[in-house]
Formats: sequence, structure tokens, C-alpha cells
Amino acid sequence: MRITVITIFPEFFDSFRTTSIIKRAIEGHRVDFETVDFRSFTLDKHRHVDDTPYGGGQGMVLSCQPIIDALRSVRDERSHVVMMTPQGATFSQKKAARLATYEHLILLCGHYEGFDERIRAYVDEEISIGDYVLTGGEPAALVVCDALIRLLDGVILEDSHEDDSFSDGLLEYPQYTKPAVFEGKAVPEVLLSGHHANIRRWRLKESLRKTKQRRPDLLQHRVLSKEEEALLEE
Ligand code: 6GU
Repeated sequence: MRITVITIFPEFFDSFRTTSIIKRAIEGHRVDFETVDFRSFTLDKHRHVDDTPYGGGQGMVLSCQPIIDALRSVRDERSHVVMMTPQGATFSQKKAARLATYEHLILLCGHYEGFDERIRAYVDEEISIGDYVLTGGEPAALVVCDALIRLLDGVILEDSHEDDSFSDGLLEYPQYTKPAVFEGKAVPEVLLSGHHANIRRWRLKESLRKTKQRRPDLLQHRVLSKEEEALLEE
């Protein structure tokens, strides 16, 4: 998969692309990650990317020309273009899984008061990462890239995302590692038993319990199996 982030702050992504799992995914050619600085597409000598709003008011608005020219320089028939904006549809694990299927994803990051409304006609969708305001789209683009790169084939161990919180609509079960007792706090017996069927049941029950307690909204949108219904009753 190829990801192109269109931004006036390409350096924002430097530590992202050179750290840990994302670095390994890039080096292993699971993803081709590039940034394009739309300031380099401006035609005026002061390299302005924004201007004052028609109708008056505070702040600045990102102009069409540098952004649309930057977009045209990287877009082809296979590209899927996402605009990062607080007005977009809220990002989710489901959206991450869909975005991970595109051959070429382009993420457009804005700043200041926002984009000239006409830019919206050139994008396929708009995404927000939640109901709060960021200074720009870059932290949101980083979140989206991270969530989808880890889903690409060969980036993390095949079966480790099946257990992810959210991927099956439930929060993840509690995890423990050595020692078996830390400051008097013991690891649940069943996990030391080696009894795989009991361990699986315990984990499912804990996932259900945690989800019911912390995120009852997730249970409302999910159909429970017979086994899950029974475990929730226990
Ligand atoms: Cl995508 N952009 C900005 N500026 N703020 C946000 C956001 C995006 N998602 C949540 N807040």
C-alpha cells in the first residue's frame, strides 16, 4: 500500500516514519509512506497557502490552488482521497480496516480556520478522529496511518489483531506477564493452569465484563452468541 500525506508540515511525520513498527513496515515494503508539501505548489513569490475569508471575519482560509495542484501531482485512478477535518465522519476500527484495503491513500491535512469549501469537491471522504479541536489535521492523519498500517499483511503477527479491543466489538481481556505475584497481587489462577479451553472462556468472560462495565454502548450494537449471553449472566 502507498500512503501520501499532503501537508505544510512534513517534518511532523519524521519520528512516526523512523520509529518501531511503522519504521519496520516501511523498510519491509509493506507500506510506501510519503509526504508532499503543498506550500511548494504555491505560485506567488511569498509562498502563501491561505488568504482572508470572503465575507470577512477572523482567521485565514486555505486556498484552493496549492492544495488542488499538490493533489493532482500524486493522484491517479487508484487513489482514495481523505480530507482530515473536525467536520468529518468519526474514525473507527471499521474505517481503519476499509482504508487499509486501498492501493493508494491520500490524506490531506489543513490548518487555520479551515479549507476553502470548494476543495471538498475534490475529495472522496472527510474524517475526524473525535469531538475535540486540534490545531491541524496532522495529529489526526498520524492516528489514521498508525491504525491502518498495523492492519497491513505482515506488519504485526497475523493473529494478534484478532484479539484487539474493538476488532470483535469487545474490549480486550486482561493480560499478565511474569512474575506470578507482584507486591502481593497474583495473576488469576486459570492463566497458570495450562487448560486452554478454560483460559479461552475466562478471557471471553472478562472481555464481556469489562465491555459491559466501561463501554455498554459497544454491547448495544453487537449481537451476542449463546455462549456470550451465558457468560454475561454468570
Ligand atoms: Cl481531522 N482535524 C482537526 N483540526 N481537528 C480534529 C480532527 C481533525 N479530528 C478531531 N479534531
